[in-house]
Amino acid sequence: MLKKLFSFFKKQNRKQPPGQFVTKKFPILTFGNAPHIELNQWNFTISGLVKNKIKLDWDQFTQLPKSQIISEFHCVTKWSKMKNTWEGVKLNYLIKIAEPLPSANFTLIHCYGNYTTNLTLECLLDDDVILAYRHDNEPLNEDHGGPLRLVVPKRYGWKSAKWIKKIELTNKNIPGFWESRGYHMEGDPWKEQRFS
Ligand SMILES: Nc1nc2c(c(=O)[nH]1)N[C@H]1C(S)=C(S)[C@@H](COP(=O)(O)O)O[C@H]1N2
Ligand SMILES: [Mo]
Repeated sequence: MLKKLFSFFKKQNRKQPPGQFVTKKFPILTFGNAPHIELNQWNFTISGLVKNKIKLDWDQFTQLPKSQIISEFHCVTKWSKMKNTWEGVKLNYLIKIAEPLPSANFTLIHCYGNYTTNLTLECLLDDDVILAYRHDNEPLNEDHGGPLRLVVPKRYGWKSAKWIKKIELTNKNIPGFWESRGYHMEGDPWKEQRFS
């Protein structure tokens, strides 16, 4: 009886979204080859429908105020990795400096290696969205998106763009790489928005 009650509560407290299982490993999921970017060739841009375009090199980026976020990571292929410590720069800090124009409701994320993904601007302004260069107290491994990746905990993993290069603010919802191949435009794991 007590055992049953205990397992009931455990189920209620479960943090993973429907249809996901927890993995201890951190699998690597990349379409094609991981690009290699020399830090002195690296830059990051916020452009499109903004008042102030932002372009930063690696030195400038690493001087921005640092934040730490602990979050879960849910891949659409059904694995979830719990409790990741991400360190980097909160994206809403940079977007505020860029000053989005009123018509900027959507974003298209561009990566080194040409991967893209789309997110609403509202979703990116969430306080748990981070541009991460460290994971679990180590520099972010190249296979996991180093030198810099986006982390959007409230969306499936394919929206957490590795090797991020540019965020383009737009007035149209333009599908990214997977979204134009049948993946969901929103990709909320709690609503199981896997495919459209
Ligand atoms: N640039 C780029 N970012 C990407 C991908 C990719 O293929 N290219 N794969 C996505 C997918 S499907 C997932 S689940 C996560 C996986 O991140 P990981 O390889 O660090 O586990 O990265 C996402 N970001
Ligand atoms: Mo994924």
